[in-house]
Amino acid sequence: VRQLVKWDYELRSGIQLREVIDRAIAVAMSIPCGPVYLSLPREVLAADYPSKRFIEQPRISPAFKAGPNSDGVDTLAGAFVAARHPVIVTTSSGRDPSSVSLLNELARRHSIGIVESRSRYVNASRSHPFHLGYDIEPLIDDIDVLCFVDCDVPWIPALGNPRMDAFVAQCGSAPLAERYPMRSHRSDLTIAANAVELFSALDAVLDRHGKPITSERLEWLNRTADSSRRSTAEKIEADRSDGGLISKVYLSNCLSLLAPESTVIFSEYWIDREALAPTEPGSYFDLPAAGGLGWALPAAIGHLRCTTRGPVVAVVGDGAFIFSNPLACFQAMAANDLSILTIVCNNGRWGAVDRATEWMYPRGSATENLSSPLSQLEGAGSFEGVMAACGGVGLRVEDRSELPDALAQAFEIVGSGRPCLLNLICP
Ligand SMILES: Cc1ncc(C[n+]2csc(CCOP(=O)(O)OP(=O)(O)O)c2C)c(N)n1
Repeated sequence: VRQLVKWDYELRSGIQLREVIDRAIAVAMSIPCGPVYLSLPREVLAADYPSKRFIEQPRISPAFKAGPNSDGVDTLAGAFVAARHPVIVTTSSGRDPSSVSLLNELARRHSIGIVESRSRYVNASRSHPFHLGYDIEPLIDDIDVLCFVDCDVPWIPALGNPRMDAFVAQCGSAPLAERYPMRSHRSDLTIAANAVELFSALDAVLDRHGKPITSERLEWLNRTADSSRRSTAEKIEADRSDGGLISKVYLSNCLSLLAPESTVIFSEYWIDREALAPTEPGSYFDLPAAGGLGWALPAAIGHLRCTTRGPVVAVVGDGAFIFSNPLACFQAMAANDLSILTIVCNNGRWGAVDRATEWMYPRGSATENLSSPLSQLEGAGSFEGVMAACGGVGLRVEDRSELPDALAQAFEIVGSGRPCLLNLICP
């Protein structure tokens, strides 16, 4: 695991325990936050140590990066002032929920567009007048100032690149993603700072500029935001149907209409962000960069263990569900009295594997026969039966017309303190 973690250590003696745990937590929580790995040998754990050593407060405070350097922020602010079509693009700034209102205000007060690209959190409010959607590449040709904040993949070169004359800033807690072996996206200005500090500093410097915003810039922002909202509405409309299998768009739209306001969703890529459009900071979590299949359900359990906000929902594919070790998850729920709504989007296959094969070999035999031999998940059994066997309620939903009632029932069940699983039959 050494390559995957920020720090690893094996406890050699119980005498060190307090120092080792202290250091482990401080390293894990220092920006950029990440995992650490401790091994605790059995012999060391079995030995006797004075217990008073273990009850003190942490003594090492995690390192939060100092604020952004002021020259960098001045340069960035200058670029925003001179810009015709400026946009802040973010993937993960909403990891700190207190950044969301700062970004909303910054963009509104200084007329800057927001794109939540490949986003893993609620980074901004979808109802913001200058929210330009969830994809940067279709807009990228039109933008002259691009400020990426906490974006490990700012753009995919095969889908679109910043214009040669555009100004590109990369900012965030690890603006150059130093721990990735290779990454070569251009950066005309790089600022290491956490999002909260960056947005506050930028807002203050832009205030001092006080230059009026051109009507052309405002008109572009309004037009682009309108067109993004229209295309979301068209997408939901195009998916409308009285019956049939449950699509991502339909499930996401139903959740946006039926989930209680305080719902927190963990998605292992079965949510369509446009159709769900979550707005509450801290209410949505998407697959982390490491992408380890089976993340969402245990992450939802961990989250509910530490919060009273809910209901908590895990939305996963059948493959991700199997990888999450469901029996262990349901046992942990029962043992800790946690009722989570698990939604399994069951398409009977590893769909992502099929899609990757089709993109790579559009005329290959797997693509032409519409089924690649190693991506089928037949014979997985009844997921709702697994839930029932573990003391919760499991429901199978075959047709989209049944989904609204099933969701209402499921939220009622988890509200009453029992876990529930919906096995949705999906294309
Ligand atoms: C531990 C691990 N193994 C393999 C993968 C590669 N992988 C990504 S998505 C996927 C298929 C997921 O299937 P499912 O959850 O059923 O969703 P679907 O793709 O069908 O929508 C696989 C195998 C991974 N991300 N993590």
